[in-house]
Amino acid sequence: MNIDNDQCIKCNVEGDYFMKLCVFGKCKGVGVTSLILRFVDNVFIDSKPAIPNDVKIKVLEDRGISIKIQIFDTGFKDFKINYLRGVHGYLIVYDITNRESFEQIRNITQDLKTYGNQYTKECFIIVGNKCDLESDRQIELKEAKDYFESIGIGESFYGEVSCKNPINIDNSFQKLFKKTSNILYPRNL
Ligand SMILES: Nc1nc2c(ncn2[C@@H]2O[C@H](COP(=O)(O)OP(=O)(O)O)[C@@H](O)[C@H]2O)c(=O)[nH]1
Ligand SMILES: [Mg+2]
Repeated sequence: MNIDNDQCIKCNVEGDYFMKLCVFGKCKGVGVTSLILRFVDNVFIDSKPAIPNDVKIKVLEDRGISIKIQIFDTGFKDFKINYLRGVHGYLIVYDITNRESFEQIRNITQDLKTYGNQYTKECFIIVGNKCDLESDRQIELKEAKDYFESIGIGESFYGEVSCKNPINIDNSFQKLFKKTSNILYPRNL
């Protein structure tokens, strides 16, 4: 398969694979770093910004094949060409207690369509973080579902997650991983 900037190679003689994923949100504090820390190290740091690592590694097994996943913490910086280079899939995060972070999702997905390569620009999923904070909620789940449907990206919306409790963190990364691997390695996985 001919993929721009081809990085989806077997990474060793055992036939293991390699995938770059990127977590991104448009407002500070939505929980980008917390999501990565919960998924990779199963930890949560309350009440202060989580200290980011630029990249963390996790190895997933899928039907006997091992996939080494590099996860980039893009924080809330501007999302354009630099973060698209060689990245295979994106987890896009808003905070259910922050309407602005929700309203920015459309711009993020449009940037992805504009600047992403032809194979990976569809490889994203969206999650609403902090679903444990019910009393501070600004976006209802139904509003989010209806909105994403209305702008044509309903199938990319995973749903809500919480890094604190934790809820749906592994499942949301698994969904992204599956979506991305179906495009990158369709004959193998
Ligand atoms: N209650 C709650 N707080 C969260 C959750 N995820 C992150 N936070 C908090 O939100 C703040 C910002 O998180 P951080 O991961 O640093 O956000 P980032 O700027 O997007 O990387 C921190 O105080 C976290 O403890 C969550 O699921 N529930
Ligand atoms: Mg951060």
